[in-house]
Amino acid sequence: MSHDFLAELGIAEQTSGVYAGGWIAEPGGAVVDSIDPSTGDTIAAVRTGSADDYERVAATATEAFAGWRAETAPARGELIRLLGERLRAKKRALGALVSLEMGKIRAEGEGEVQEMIDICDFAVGLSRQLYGLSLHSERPGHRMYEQWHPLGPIGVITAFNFPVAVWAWNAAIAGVCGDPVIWKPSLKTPLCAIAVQRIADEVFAEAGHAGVSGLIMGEDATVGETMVADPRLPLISATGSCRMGRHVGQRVAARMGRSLLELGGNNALVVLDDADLDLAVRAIVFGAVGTTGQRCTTTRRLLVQKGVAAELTERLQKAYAQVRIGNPLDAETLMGPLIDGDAVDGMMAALETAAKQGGEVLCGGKRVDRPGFFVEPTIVRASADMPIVAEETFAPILYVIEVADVEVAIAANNGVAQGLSSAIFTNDLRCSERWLSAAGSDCGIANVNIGTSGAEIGGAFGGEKDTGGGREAGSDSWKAYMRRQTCTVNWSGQLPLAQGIKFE
Ligand code: UN1
Repeated sequence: MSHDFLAELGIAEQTSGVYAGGWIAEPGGAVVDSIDPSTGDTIAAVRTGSADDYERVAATATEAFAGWRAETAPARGELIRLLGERLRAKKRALGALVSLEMGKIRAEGEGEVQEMIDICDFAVGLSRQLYGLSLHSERPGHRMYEQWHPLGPIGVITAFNFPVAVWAWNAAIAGVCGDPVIWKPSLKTPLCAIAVQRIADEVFAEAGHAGVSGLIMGEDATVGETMVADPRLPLISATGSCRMGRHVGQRVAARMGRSLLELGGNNALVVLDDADLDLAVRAIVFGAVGTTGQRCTTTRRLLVQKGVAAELTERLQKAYAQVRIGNPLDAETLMGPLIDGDAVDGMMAALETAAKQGGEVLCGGKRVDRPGFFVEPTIVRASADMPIVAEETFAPILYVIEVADVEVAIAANNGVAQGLSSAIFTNDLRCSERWLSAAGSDCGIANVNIGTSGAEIGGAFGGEKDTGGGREAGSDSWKAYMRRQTCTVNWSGQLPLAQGIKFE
């Protein structure tokens, strides 16, 4: 552990992965290694929690809820403001840790921390709103309105690919809404979770609300299952694969809990004949190669109209040839490694399947011969009916599919099970409006002349169909973290009944 930023984050000596109002010194779960995906070397070993440790975290959060919801929302917002301030101060160090442990490049690591800061700012403003409607009653002398109350402790399950930002989307919004958070991070990025938890601890513990932000690292089969089945958690917010989400959603529904699911994507980017190809090339390379193809918003399918297919494909191949692959901490690197050996194997298996189904590798397609989990960014010429194209492979594979026109493009875009993000490049108003119409893209995110990834936090983030239907971050996503109450107050001195009913 020779990096200066580890000391700055205070994690050089830390081994516990469980926090219940304070760090639990010797949690009872297995020891997991944090692996540097650029080398395959172990950075540190972290002790995870057992089901008993989970119980301590859940009990702490449940107890903390009473004190937390008693604070006014603006007072809670003040702590989220302080959290944003601490994150600003640690942006460089935390961004570097994300690069080290997850493998995304420096700019993207720091961008992820910026996303945390942005959602804190958003949540601070929100803490002075959390507004309900007032409605007109049919009964004279009655006032009807709705108000929003804190919901309770929220279980937050996050994935390795955004190891810090997705916690912040949940924690900042849940925080102002009055809900404690119990975080179960990916075991592939334990140091990121510890570093974030330490920053949260500085803010919440100093304010006497240590229990509001809990952390439980642990195995899915023990800790995960216990958490998902826990009736004390009215909401489980989970990010990850469609398979995981389907399981979590069913388990939570079985106990009448709510779930907020942000699952896999299979995002298409459409380029029509009239598109600005300079813009399109840049958006496609960022969308398909950025984060080594490991964003849920990664561009996986390029649906290109016939007239520009040859030129666009050629320009993309040239751009791909210039992608500098290497250590994500080096300033010149544009693409870091995949997260682990399984991810590399998964990519190679998908490419084999694609070849069997008639796909043709236009560039890339191989492992990079160096330590760590490096691969080449890859373009495959494909057709929409190849079954592999309907799958989300978490790797930098871009399937290029020719389409006849905007209608065929929309049908192909919508012809997969996932429905997260989508984009069209065109300057034809009729095509872009058709894309955005009810008969257009069926995804949670539909863009025009920008790529599929890199959404701002101000919008609601999430998607339809197998993506799970949840919305996190901006807009009115906060409503998922509160309970709605419809209130009618009678000041008339009479007791008129609704629907004109006489009951005398
Ligand atoms: C994810 O990959 O889980 O829109 C989140 C984006 C980022 C968030 C991605 N703001 O690409």
